[in-house]
This record gives sequence, C-alpha cells and structure tokens, in this order.
Amino acid sequence: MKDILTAPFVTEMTRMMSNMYRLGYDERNGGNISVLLDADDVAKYLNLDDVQDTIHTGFEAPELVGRIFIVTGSGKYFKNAETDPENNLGIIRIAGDGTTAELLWGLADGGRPTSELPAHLMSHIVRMKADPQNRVIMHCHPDRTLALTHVLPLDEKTITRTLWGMMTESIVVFPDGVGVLPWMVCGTNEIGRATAEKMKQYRIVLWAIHGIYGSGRDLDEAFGLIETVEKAAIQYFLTAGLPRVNFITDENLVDLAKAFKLDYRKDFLDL
Ligand code: 2HA
Ligand code: ZN
Repeated sequence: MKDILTAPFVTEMTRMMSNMYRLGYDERNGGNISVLLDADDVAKYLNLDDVQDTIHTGFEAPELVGRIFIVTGSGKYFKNAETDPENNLGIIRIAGDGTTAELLWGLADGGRPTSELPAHLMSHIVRMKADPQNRVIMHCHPDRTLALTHVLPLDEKTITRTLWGMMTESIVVFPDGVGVLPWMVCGTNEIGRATAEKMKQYRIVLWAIHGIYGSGRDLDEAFGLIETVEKAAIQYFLTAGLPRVNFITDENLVDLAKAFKLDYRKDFLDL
C-alpha cells in the first residue's frame, strides 16, 4: 500500500487550496472543493473495506452509490490543508443507501465533510450527466466576482454579457455563460438543489453576495473558469466610474465565436 500523503489526488488538492488561499479566494473557512476519485486509484493507497466512520448527509443521492470523493472539511481553513491534510480533508464513499457517507480517510479530528456537501453532490450528479468526464466541483469567494453581484442585476444575460465584454478571453473560456442564483441561505439542501438545477446548463454558478461555483474535468479546469470570471470582474471594477470609450461589441463576440468555433449563448447577445 502506498502512502496516501503522496497520492496526487491529495497533493494536487492541497496545493490548489494554498494557491486559492493566497489569491484571497478563501478567507477563514470560506470555500470548499470535492473531486470524484477513481476507486482503483484510491485502492493503491487505502483499504476500501476499512470504513473509519459513517456520516449522515441529510439527502438522498442514489446516483452516487459507491462513488468516492475527496472533500474539504466543514469549518476547515484552506490555508492549513497543505501542512495538515489528514485533519482538513476527507475521502468519503456514498454507501448503498445513497444517503450515508463512509469515511475512508481523513477528517481525523472527528470533523465532517463540507457544509456545502448537498450543493457539491447534487452538482456532481448533474454535471456527470452533462459531461461524463466531469470530476470537480469548486466553491470559493473571489472578491470582485462577489462584488459584481452587489451592483449588477441578478440575471444571467446581463452578468454574462458584462463579463464577456470585459476582456476577449471571457467568451472563449465560458461560451456557455454564467448561471446566477439570488441570495439564499447557504449550506442547505435547497441551495444545493438550486445550484444543481443551474448546473444543468452552466459550468459556473454565482451565488449572489456570497461567491461562485465552478465545475470541470480536473482542478485546473474548474479553477480556470473561476479565475477567468474573477479577472473579467477585476476589469469591470478597474474601469467602473471612468468614461469607458472602447468596447467589445456583439459583432466582435460573434467574430470570436466564429474564429474559435464556440457553441455560445446566442440569446445573450442583442443582434
Ligand atoms: O465553507 O464557503 O458556503 C464555507 C463556505 C460556505
Ligand atoms: Zn461559501
């Protein structure tokens, strides 16, 4: 059996968490990540019959029975995961009843998986249907993305078109646009269901006056979506209040879509 602390699915996660902490995306215990793992891969490091604990998730996910995830711990700080993975992360498997999580490793001090487990697992179910290779759901609190939801109307067309207009790369990276939820209480099954509903058509979902969800096939892809949204939001605020005299027009966006062969939200343009 190999040492779990050397497993790429642990080291890549903790390095990503340090990076996100240093970017200011994950203050205190802000943010959470879950990654779907391959059972054969995990079996190189852990005895899959050795269940350390069972945890009630509070919702049913029959689609995920037997699936194994590495998840951040509830109340844990992103900044601490790299030096203390065993207390800050957990590896869980959804048991046969679809509602119990079996702890295979981590959360060593008796911790629980992220408070946003409903949003993560419900989003995994939906994203896997949209893209069988999707493995990552990532949530964090990047400043300008969050601030954008204070000042723009909370509709997907307005927010997506604003972000597309802020820099050339936006429509290339997220041609499918950005889903938006109104302000809601976090950590609940209700916000989990609402997030998953948006994830049927979007890989990115904003939670108004809270933060952002990104999904992807690996950590880089989910993070890349989030940092691109954040960069566009930075452009928005760097130019807010100044006379804006140059613009990316709807015609420019159509030209980009043609050049990069993008399957984009045409209804978000006014052509
Ligand atoms: O884990 O970010 O949304 C803390 C949060 C809750
Ligand atoms: Zn949050």
